[in-house]
Amino acid sequence: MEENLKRKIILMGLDNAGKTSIVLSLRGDQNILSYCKLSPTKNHQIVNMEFQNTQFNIWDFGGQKAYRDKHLVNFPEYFKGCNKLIYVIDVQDVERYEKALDYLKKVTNKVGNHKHDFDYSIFLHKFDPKLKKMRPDITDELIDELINRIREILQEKNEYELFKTTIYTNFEKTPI
Ligand SMILES: Nc1nc2c(ncn2[C@@H]2O[C@H](COP(=O)(O)OP(=O)(O)OP(=O)(O)O)[C@@H](O)[C@H]2O)c(=O)[nH]1
Ligand SMILES: [Mg+2]
Repeated sequence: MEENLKRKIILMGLDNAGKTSIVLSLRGDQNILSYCKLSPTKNHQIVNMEFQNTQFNIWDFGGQKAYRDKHLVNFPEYFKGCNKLIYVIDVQDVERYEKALDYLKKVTNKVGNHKHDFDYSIFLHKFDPKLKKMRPDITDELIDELINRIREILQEKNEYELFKTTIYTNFEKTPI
């Protein structure tokens, strides 16, 4: 009999970054209303899902100020057995880049040099298909600078990958 694999994933980032929406997308939730009606996550919620014989344990941490420090205090407990930490940054929230980077720094300090079967994914989220048109203030240079700052924080501490992500890719309409 094939062995069932288990992966524990932690999602962190500021409030309103889009973490819970990402979890809904991963679950294949197609109901647009469930994305609009999302309220801020309280403390944290654990979502289990199975995919290709692997049991995923997703820990979605509320990013509101009231919870952020608490998560850091309890971090060693939460981090036990974690295989991946996804840090979500809202690229559209330019005013709070600094705050998002600051929290990332605090989180990575808690993780330290934990290399065994663990890595980071950094999501530059809300990178919507029409972003360039809608938000000309978000230039390539601004994004490059953000990426450099992220790389500075992570350095060689751990393995990491960066992604541009959005929940708005199901329906795209481009003039021809
Ligand atoms: N434009 C855009 N909006 C998004 C995207 N993903 C999520 N949102 C919106 O962002 C808002 C916040 O989403 P949540 O998923 O609740 O954010 P969160 O990170 O879980 O917030 P907390 O639970 O407070 O930490 C919602 O109104 C979503 O519809 C995206 O890819 N693009
Ligand atoms: Mg949430």
